[in-house]
Order: sequence, then structure tokens, then C-alpha cells
Amino acid sequence: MKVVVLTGAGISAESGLATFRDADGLWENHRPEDVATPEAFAEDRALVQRFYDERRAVLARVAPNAAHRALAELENLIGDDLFLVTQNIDDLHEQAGSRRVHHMHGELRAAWCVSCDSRMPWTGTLADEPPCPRCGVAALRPDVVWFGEMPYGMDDIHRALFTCDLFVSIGTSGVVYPAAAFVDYAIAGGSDTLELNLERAANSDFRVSRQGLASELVPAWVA
Ligand code: BJW
Repeated sequence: MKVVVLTGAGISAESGLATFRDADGLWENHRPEDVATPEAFAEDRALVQRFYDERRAVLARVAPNAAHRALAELENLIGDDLFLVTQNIDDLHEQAGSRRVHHMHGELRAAWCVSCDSRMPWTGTLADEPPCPRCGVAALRPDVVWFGEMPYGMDDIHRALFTCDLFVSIGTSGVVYPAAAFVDYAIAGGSDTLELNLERAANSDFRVSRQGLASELVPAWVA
């Protein structure tokens, strides 16, 4: 049975990473739509770099939870029949042992040089605008996907969605596209659908929807 799992910020909430749209989701009074855009980066690079520097610092202090571990176990059980796609830019799936993770919104621990188009690991701070180690131009930005930009790996994701038997959405509010439409693509391809989330998401076309903590619902579903 081919399974596509989509995860969002809610799966990392119990590890201590703030979600975007829950009560504590604002950052210095900025909505995600204010800092996660190319326009915000063009207007105030320091503000946006600080937003990601702080999140990188928090990521260094947290660990995966039972939901991440259950998905790593699922990969051990069904191997390539699992297609795990995350909107999250943290690496908690990898830290839990998942080996194939599709980061459709990029990765917090990666930088992208918009001058020479190279990508590189990044664990330090970007706020001091270091030059690119490859081309020497100061044009590094977080390797993440902002509003108005094309998410990564969409061809592979669409293929997986249209050919899966089960689509499972975990810890996402279902308001950000294209991920919010994945449930519709899966239904169009004939797949069954399941939602595991604290509350019913905005895109509630799921055949089954269970409400609760990811750390409880996901291990129970995998077992
Ligand atoms: C728990 C829990 C616990 C809490 N247990 N659950 C109409 C159609 C198509 C596109 C658009 C459209 N209208 C507008 C657009 C464009 C735009 C968009 O969607 N805007 C919306 C605001 C309407 N989309 C884009 O621009 C995207 N690009 C694009 O569309 O390109 C064109 C294209 C067309 C066709 C195909 C392909 C491409 C790009 C979107 C990029 C989003 N980027 C961000 C930032 C990434 C970097 C970073 O992390 O800083 O991605 S914004 C932010 O939102 C981040 C997240 O990945 C994303 C989703 O958030 P998520 O994960 O759902 O978090 P929350 O906080 O919203 O929800 C958490 C949920 O967890 C809640 O439900 C809680 O209840 C739950 N929860 N604790 C279980 N313990």
C-alpha cells in the first residue's frame, strides 16, 4: 500500500517549535506573511535573517517527539511505499531517523546563494551577511520557500499524490497552498484520506479526521 504523509508545524509543536498560526505563532508582532516573503527580505534583510537565525538557535535546543519517531518507524516497516513530504524547515524527521524526507518549503539548516545559485549547509548565523564561500558575493539567503515562490519537488509530489492508496495530513492548518490542495489531488487519484490534527483543518475534505496531539495520534495510527 502506497502512503503519502504530509506534515506541518503541528508535528513539531510538542518538541518546542512554535507553529505559525496558533496563539503563540507571531514573531515580534509579525505575521508569517510579513516575514516569509521575498518582498520582506528585499525591504528589511536584517529583520528576516534574524527571524531565521533565532529559529536555527531554537532548533539546536530541541529534539524529535513520538510523532516524528513513529513516522521513522513507518519508513522502516514499508520502505519506499512511504512518501514523506514536510512543509517544515526543521530537521526533526531526519533526527528521528527518517531517511527520505521531501522538504517542499526548504530547510532551515541550508543557505542559497542567489548570485551563483549554489546551495550549502548553514548552521551559523546569516544576520552578519557573510559572503558566499563559493563565489565570494554577499548574496546568501535562507534556502526556504517564501510566499509567491515555487515549492520544491512538486513533480515528484504530484506523482506520489496521484498514485497513492492513502494520504495522511498531520499538524497543518490547511491554509497555505499548494499543500492545502494535496488532499484534493489524492482524492482525485482515488486515494483514501486521513487527517491527524489538534483541530479540523481549513481544507477538511478528509474522509476520516481525528483531533488530538500528534505525539499520541501518530504512534497510535502507525501501530
Ligand atoms: C497540532 C499540534 C499538536 C498544533 N498536534 N496538531 C490559492 C491557490 C494556490 C496558491 C495560493 C492561493 N492563494 C494564495 C496563494 C499563494 C500562497 C498561499 O497559499 N497563501 C495563503 C496564505 C492563502 N502560496 C504560495 O505562495 C506558495 N507558492 C505557490 O503557490 O507557488 C505557485 C504554485 C502554484 C501551483 C503549484 C505549485 C506552486 C508558497 C508557500 C510558501 C509558504 N512558506 C512558509 C514559510 C516557509 C519558511 C519558514 O518556515 O519560515 O511555510 S509560510 C508557513 O506556512 C510555512 C509553513 O510550512 C506553512 C504552513 O503552515 P502549517 O505547517 O500549516 O502551520 P500552521 O501554524 O498554520 O498550523 C499548525 C497546525 O497544527 C494547526 O492546525 C494546529 O491546530 C495544529 N497543531 N499543535 C497536532 N501538538
